[in-house]
Amino acid sequence: MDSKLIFVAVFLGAFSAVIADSWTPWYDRDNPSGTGDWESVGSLLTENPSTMCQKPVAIECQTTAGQPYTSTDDTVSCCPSAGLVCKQAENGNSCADYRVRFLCPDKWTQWFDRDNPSGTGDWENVPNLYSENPNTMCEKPSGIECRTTGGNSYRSTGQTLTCCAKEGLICKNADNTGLCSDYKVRFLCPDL
Ligand SMILES: [Ca+2]
Ligand SMILES: [Ca+2]
Repeated sequence: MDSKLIFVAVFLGAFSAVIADSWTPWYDRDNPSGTGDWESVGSLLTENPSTMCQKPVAIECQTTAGQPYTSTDDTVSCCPSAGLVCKQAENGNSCADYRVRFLCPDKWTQWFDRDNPSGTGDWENVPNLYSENPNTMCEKPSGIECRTTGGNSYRSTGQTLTCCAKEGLICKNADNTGLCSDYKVRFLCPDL
């Protein structure tokens, strides 16, 4: 491998390590009465539009008691494309009750620059960004990147500030000598 290929491989490795996926909450939408226990992706999407994703990359299936689904004798399908299904007709009307969760891919939002450092500082904070951009921002990001609006690393300014996924970026003028620089931020959010 020549040095350029090694560089690309290292770059892609670092990039893929940064893009983390997120687990959804556990879902238990159905009981096995009726035709069976249907924890299907389509129904879960309709019923949980803000937490479920269209194309999960993985699924975990358990009984509602928290045991692996393989601990029962039921014939069960457990697939990220379709979800979990236990059909009573295939199991002598004795399906256990199951729950599922999914691994959903994260993706970067656009860059946000909602504030200027005049006033008390530069507030690129999550609650304001979420309420102002409900369709493109998420409530609980899993990652954040902070830069100056000129595109430099936030560290290049040496200023005292917060750059955290939970809070967003907050630079207070009172914590710094002179005004804060103007910053922008982007976040890793579930690909809903
Ligand atoms: Ca269930
Ligand atoms: Ca700003």
